Amino acid sequence: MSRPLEEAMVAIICTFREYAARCGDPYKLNKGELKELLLKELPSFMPSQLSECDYNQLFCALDADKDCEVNFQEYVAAMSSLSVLCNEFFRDCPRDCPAEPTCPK
Ligand SMILES: [Ca+2]
Repeated sequence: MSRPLEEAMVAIICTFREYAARCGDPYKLNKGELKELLLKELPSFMPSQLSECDYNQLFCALDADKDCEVNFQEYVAAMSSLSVLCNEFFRDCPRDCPAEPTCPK
């Protein structure tokens, strides 16, 4: 039986692979694939009215090696940064938040 953290890692990997395989290099996300991934898989975090200019700036920021595609390492760096921001945002949430894991005694 897998644990939530293991399931989260599998989801991160499988989501990347699903969208990257849609066209072109199956191991990298192009602009269209990344945009679709963000809008469909992170709908609560991505503004639906993101302008094309804003989206291009986001893509350029994620494309660290400037090869006009987002590889897995660049994608994971983005997921990591987003997780840091979420952790900061939820820092003052009540301790009985249902999303919060309980520590083993
Ligand atoms: Ca890249």
